[in-house]
Amino acid sequence: MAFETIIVKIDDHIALIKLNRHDALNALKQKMLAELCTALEEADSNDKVRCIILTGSEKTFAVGADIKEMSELSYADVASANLFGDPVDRISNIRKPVIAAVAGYALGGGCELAMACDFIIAAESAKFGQPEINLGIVAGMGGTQRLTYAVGKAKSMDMNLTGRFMTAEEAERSGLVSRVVPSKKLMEEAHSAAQKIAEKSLLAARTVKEAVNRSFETTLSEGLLFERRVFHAMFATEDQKEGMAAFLEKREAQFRNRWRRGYFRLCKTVIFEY
Ligand code: DAK
Repeated sequence: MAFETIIVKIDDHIALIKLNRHDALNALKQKMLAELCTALEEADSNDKVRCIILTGSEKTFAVGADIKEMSELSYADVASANLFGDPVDRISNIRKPVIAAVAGYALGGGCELAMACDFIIAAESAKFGQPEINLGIVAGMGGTQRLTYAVGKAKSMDMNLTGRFMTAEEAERSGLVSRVVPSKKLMEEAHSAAQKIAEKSLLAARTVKEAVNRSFETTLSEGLLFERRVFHAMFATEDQKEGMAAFLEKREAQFRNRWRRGYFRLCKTVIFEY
């Protein structure tokens, strides 16, 4: 599908989605978010894709929701349209791993978009912030929630209340990003991480994502039980047999992302109806 505000390239099992409103510092118009959701969903259902990278330009990831587009809206407008509610839900429902490669500003909805990905690789130039308070509003797409999980109450309160930005170095130290790389190497590093993921079993990668995300939603004992059940379920995949055989035979595994015949129904019963 052709997009106006983003660019999508699929190569070597990796879908690269680039936010492409550079003149507006990738301010997130509603159309852009809608296109982004469509692209993510298409990549999610494309059998050739095993990992997704979301990025902006070399100078800016995204400076948040488009203030020009929002400034005249009333409470009735945003509430009845459930402004940004649909994209938030759709992005959260993507099952394949998504890496955010962030250079420059990731502010407001831009920071929240990066946090909605599975992990963030940051260029040294990256700056993260939830400056909505400067506009007389509060974060609406995870800035008070995901940021608090990532960096803890003290830093989340600081950023959400003062609107200050965090450097890439502070973001890594605080647990918001997984690694910081020289700006020129950002895309190379993101591709190399995506390539590593793409070589694994997609069934296992999707299960990792589901299990880690479950930890935010449940108690430790329920989370551990869920993890154990999905661990058991991995033994119903061809990939488990191949991965272990390849290790023992000292060769590279060739994962085919397939359930073993007849096992899927059993797994569904064991995991979801126990
Ligand atoms: N929207 C629209 N235009 C923006 C923009 C934005 N968020 N940020 C920057 N721009 C535009 C500027 O207006 C300027 O346009 P021109 O004047 O050239 O036409 C151009 O980009 C360059 O900006 P500056 O001249 O300000 O450039 P500087 O280098 O001096 O500063 C900056 C760059 C990024 C630090 C600064 O522009 C800035 O602070 N921008 C605002 C960032 C911000 O406040 N972001 C938060 C937006 S609110 C929700 C979900 C999500 C959200 C809400 C609800 N629900 C689910 C309910 C999200 C809300 C937000 O993100």
